[in-house]
Amino acid sequence: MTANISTTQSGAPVTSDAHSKSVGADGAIILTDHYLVEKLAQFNRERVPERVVHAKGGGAFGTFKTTSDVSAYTKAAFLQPGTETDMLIRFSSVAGENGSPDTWRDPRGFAVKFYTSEGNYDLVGNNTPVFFIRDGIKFPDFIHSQKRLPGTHLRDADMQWDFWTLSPESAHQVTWLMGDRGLPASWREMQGYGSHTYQWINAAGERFWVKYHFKSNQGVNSMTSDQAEQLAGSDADFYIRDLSENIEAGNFPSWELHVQVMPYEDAKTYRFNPFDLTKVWPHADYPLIHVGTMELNKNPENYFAQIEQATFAPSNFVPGIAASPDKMLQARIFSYADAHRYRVGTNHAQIPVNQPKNQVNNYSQDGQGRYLFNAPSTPVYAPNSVGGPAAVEPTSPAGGWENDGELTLAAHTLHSEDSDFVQAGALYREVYDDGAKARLLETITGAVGGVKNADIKERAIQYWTNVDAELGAKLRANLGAGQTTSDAEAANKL
Ligand code: HDE
Repeated sequence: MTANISTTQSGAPVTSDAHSKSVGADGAIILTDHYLVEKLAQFNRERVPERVVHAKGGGAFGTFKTTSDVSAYTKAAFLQPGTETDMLIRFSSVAGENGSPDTWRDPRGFAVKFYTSEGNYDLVGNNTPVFFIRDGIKFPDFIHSQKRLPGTHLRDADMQWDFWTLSPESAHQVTWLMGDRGLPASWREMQGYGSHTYQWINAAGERFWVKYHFKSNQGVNSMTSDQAEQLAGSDADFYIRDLSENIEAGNFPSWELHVQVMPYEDAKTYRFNPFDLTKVWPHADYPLIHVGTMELNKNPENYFAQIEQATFAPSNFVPGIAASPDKMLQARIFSYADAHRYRVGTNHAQIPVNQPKNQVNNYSQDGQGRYLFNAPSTPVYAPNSVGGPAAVEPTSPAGGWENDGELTLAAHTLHSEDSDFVQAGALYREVYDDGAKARLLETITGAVGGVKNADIKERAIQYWTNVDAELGAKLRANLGAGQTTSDAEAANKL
């Protein structure tokens, strides 16, 4: 069969893609025109459920090269000096549906799949180092408040600010979101973070806590709200296009991966809760240590097969990397693989873009879309006496954390310098320059200005006053909302 003759899905040549077969005076179409039926039935089934969050995105393939020596902290094979590993990244926005404008203000997903020699390692982060909440049980509520009202199907500022002002732990992330990082100039010009605290384990079984930072070699640039709004109308796929055209032109974007490393015991006494996803570890406490370089150098050949069907899961660890007592990470470890089974099928890991490079050896079998299978001689059960795959039981309790619960308990209580506004205020006063401060004020004036309910609006002004009293006062003035006594109290509190 030559390559350019149309065929059915089962490969048989077809007589026409333009004329369906019909008979009888009334032109009834005969059911033996199975190609017509197949074509229409296939068309009805082209969509898989979009991601319930991070639905709109794009991505590329590339390589990660470990160029520094972090073997003192982790035994992960791909993080040993000189190792080069293929990888896939998917960038995304959070709240918008598939097809929504790339340039709506939002955090951006920064999901990396490393196809390592020990299985796939997925680091599913964002372009900001923190998140809105610190307990996964609030996640569905948080997302509901950012999406659409059940009745009108419209997004709603009252709902957004009602949730945020009643969840003060959101202040740090919202200060990032309403600042310049909420509108990156392109996916190439933004940082990436693992956000959570993870655990690294070295060859001697020693454990460390780490946070990941991908530093853009293209710099960190943003667009103005006006530019973003204009692009939302004129080019809803601006970020997808930018990434694809730059890689096509050989202008390969790259990032330097660094980690902050906290000695295991420090977590018990650190001044911030080290596992609280709404907090960063000041770099003065734990400086960045260089690991290697990630370069994106190959566009997907088929968007649906390789990006829409890509499945990233925080549960995909490799030896030398493990979880931490971060409650949000724990919740994500369940949720992503569950989402993939629902969205892309039981055997989503067998779809080529999700397949690991190394041999998969286990006793799972069958299930819809089964594509790879064991040799007939491989037993279908364990334990067995016929040489089936066997797990290598660890000799020492490698990984994990204090089983006496001390560290775990401490992980879920606020620590000495902890408060919901302290790091948001530091971000505003110490990191944002005057221009960034002015743009933040303009953005929150517009956002809070859209709130109709007076009580919620007042709470939103109070929320920003708790971040920074001067900022709150300027916001209040911009909104023409009268001064309240609690402003003065709030100013004194900080
Ligand atoms: Fe997600 N998140 N998430 N998220 N998330 C998903 O997985 C979830 C969170 C992030 O390009 C979903 O396949 C829970 C933090 C990215 O395919 C879902 C919680 C961070 C992507 C899900 C969080 C992220 C997702 C939606 C609270 C940054 C896109 C469909 C415990 C550190 C990955 C899917 C891609 C996608 C669950 C919070 C980033 C529903 C339960 C925190 C980049 O499983």
